[in-house]
Amino acid sequence: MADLFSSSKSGKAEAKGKSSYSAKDIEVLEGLEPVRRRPGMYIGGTDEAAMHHLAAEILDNAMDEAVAGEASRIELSLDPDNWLTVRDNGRGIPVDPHPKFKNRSALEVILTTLHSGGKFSAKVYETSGGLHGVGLSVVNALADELEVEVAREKKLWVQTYGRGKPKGKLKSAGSANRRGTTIRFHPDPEIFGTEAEFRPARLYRMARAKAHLHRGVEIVWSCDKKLIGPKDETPEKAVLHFPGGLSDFVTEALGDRRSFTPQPFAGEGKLGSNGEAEGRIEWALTWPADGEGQIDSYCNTIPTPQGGTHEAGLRTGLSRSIKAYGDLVGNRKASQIIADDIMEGALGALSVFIRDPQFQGQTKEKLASSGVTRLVEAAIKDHFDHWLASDPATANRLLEALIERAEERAQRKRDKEQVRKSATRKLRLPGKLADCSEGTSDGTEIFLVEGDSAGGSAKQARDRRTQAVLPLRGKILNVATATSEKMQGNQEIADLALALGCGTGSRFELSKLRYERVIIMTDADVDGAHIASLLITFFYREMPDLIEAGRLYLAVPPLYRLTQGGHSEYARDDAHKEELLKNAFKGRAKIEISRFKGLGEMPPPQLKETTMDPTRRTLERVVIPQGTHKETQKRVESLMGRKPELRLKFIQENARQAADLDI
Ligand code: 28F
Repeated sequence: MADLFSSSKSGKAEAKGKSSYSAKDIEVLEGLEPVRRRPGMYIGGTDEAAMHHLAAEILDNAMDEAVAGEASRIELSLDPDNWLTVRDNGRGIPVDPHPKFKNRSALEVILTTLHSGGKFSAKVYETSGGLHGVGLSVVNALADELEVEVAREKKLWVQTYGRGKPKGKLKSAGSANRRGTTIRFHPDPEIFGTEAEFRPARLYRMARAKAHLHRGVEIVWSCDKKLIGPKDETPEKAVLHFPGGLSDFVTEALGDRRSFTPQPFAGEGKLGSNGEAEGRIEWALTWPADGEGQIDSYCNTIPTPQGGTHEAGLRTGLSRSIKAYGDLVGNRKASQIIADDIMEGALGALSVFIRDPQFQGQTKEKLASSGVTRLVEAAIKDHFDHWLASDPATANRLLEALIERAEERAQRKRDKEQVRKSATRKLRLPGKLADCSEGTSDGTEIFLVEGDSAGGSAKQARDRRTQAVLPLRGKILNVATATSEKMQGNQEIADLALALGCGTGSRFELSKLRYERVIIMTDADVDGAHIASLLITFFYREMPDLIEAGRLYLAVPPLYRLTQGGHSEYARDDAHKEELLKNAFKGRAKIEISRFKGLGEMPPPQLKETTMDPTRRTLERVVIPQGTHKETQKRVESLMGRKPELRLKFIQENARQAADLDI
């Protein structure tokens, strides 16, 4: 079972190769109240998008059963009134009584306890989604009604739940001559609102991707006709089965476009060498002539839209291989090619299966398992070398196309450098700005930091080549209440606009922005949150296109450091601290907890490690969710604007949702 917080550390100890499951293997940690109290912590929000994580989670569990070779067919059906049913023909969730809980079945424990991942043996659960999935229990907690049916050992079992609590006992419902698990549920309107609904197109896309990722599974899709909108091309019924796996996916995605490779570069294999299998890899890639590509990556069939270590391996594998091929055929220009040239125009998918995957980011959309990079690189390099050598005509065509792309990129860079140089010469930069040295905005970022002391730490912690730091003094002006005169005269705002170089309001020009990313970095406390709100309001009012372009971010500094012996972990808030205390440490040795009063207090190396280093930090992108412009405008006006009564109203209406006010 895929489970967000199952600790890989405790899981590993059990890799002894048992092949049958028993109820005592389930590790019990806690009840479901935390999930209902803070749904966002588990599924990344409470909007419609987050609601789809529930569907993904159930589907992931069924997929796990298929990838383990135990299920061959999965049914997914969307009924009216927002009920979703997922059924697999796997072994069925175990129903035997749980030894620790009298009168409770393993099934009930799995559905009602957070983190009831098991200490799975490697054999039973070779490719569990591990940390990513939020677990059946999280779905159960966030469904106002859920029905589960298990067909196992010739018997049929049923049980129903409401908001995570069993409505009755697990009941035997006669005999069964099939096997498998069926879960039917309805997302709780108290959590997601009464308007949120599953989107057929989105579920269908999810199901298709899964079917491409495991050729041994057939996914049967059905959706009530009434739910499909007039412009929606989602079929009412479909059987998704792709014997060609990812190659089928690429062929379809390419459509009737021309590509530099008549056949996709596709393959599969074991990850790891010298007999020690560390996982599996499968890929299919092509390079469309129009340069419009996209690479979808997955780990254990779970999408990783933010990439991660497996994509990093693909990048280096491909670029080393093509450069080596250039060398081989004596093409000097091949040395200019960089990984971006190969990746940006590529169309395809990469899928890895590994044990105990580690995911990163709020919604766990990035693979963090570090060993994977090297393994993927080795597998890809090896196969790509052979593939290029075996078809020189195709290889040369691809090489020429990539060289052309590299040359164009170099030209663009020269043009931009010219622009920036002339722009910066004219422009006097604010004195407090510690600018970066890079000639163009590509890959650069500016940190807007609260206060001179934090600014000082940030200046020491940064990478001078790509990271600039602008300290801002205290609370900046609230642009939602200030007159334009007051704004013109405000030093902090003037400095900020000068540093960014892109103008404000109607004179804003995105192409003049001097950095690729603008990162607000404030303390992890209420004052910090206030300053961040003021800054976001400024950007929202004066440079909305900068937000729209996805260029505004929030840094996520930690609030606590937890240390046990030489092992440290950082927590961004109290809940995260509690979670780490529970899961991230072994043994009984004392865990020291220190609370950072502010960024300025943090030694620069720690600030770098936790918050600034692009390879280790987490950033939150500031977005205006699609289709919510009107609401956003109103919300900003009521929360930040001139009318205090709107604020009061908002507080009165929403105070109930503030579970843990910091007062
Ligand atoms: C509709 C969603 O969730 N399918 C699932 C199984 C099968 C087993 C299982 C699931 C064992 C140790 C917990 C059965 N027999 N579809 C699903 N199918 N979970 S979820 O086991 C749960 C774990 O701790 C299963 C033997 N081993 C595993």
